[in-house]
Amino acid sequence: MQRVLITGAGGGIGSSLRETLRGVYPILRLSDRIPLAPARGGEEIDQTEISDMAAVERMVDSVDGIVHLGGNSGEAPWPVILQSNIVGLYNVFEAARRAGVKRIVMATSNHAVGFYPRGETIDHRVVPRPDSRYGVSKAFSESLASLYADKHGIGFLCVRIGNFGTRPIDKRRLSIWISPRDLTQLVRIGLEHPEIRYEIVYGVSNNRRSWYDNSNADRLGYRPQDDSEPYAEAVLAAEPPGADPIAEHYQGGTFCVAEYTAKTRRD
Ligand code: 15L
Repeated sequence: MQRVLITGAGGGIGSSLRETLRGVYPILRLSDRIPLAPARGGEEIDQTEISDMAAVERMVDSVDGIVHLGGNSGEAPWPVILQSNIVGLYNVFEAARRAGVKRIVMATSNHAVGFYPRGETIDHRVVPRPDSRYGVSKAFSESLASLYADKHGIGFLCVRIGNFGTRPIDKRRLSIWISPRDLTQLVRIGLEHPEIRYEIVYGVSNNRRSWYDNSNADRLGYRPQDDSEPYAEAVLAAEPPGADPIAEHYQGGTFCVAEYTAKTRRD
């Protein structure tokens, strides 16, 4: 990998990867729709709105691998999801194909499977159960990645990211937290592992309270260093009482509750 592109480089994960991947590859091309801090050595800065195909083609030019974090990172009205996470996503994959890009690490989400109950341990083989329009767009990204892997031979690591941060922020996040160094490790596996064709893994640390069987990530050599457990006592003590029963039941939490109108739970 000579030149690696990070889309959504101005977001929380993107700005962290900008630091942790600095010097790992000869050139990091950092792109976002918003202006980014000026390039340092080994960096290129780009400003692209991914719903604009011509701009996306320029963004991916001469790139060997992509970490696609761009798009909308939470629930939003359909027109927003459509432009950012469906049209924009398609543009990135299609422009990457035309440009001969070999690898893409796709930031999908726990919300692609958020309607699985917390009592169930799920692996990379389960069918999607999105908890939001956002979750549907992430399930779509996994499908589109599968198509571009099978039909065009691009290698994809689809990382269903839990919650990224320096520490877990609430009870639900104790089960899905991922630390910066663990996510960096997974991204590097996605870009560098010689065998990747199409894989789904969970982007979580080695959390004792995990809801995931992440054996597919283990198989690819992922050895997470962090666990949310040392934070658990403080996190649980700070948790406000009276959580919504739907949020508590499902892995996606409040994403499941928003706009929820079902009379009975499907489980
Ligand atoms: C996500 O997919 C979002 O991008 C992030 O902002 C958080 O909401 C996270 O999931 C989560 O579930 O905590």
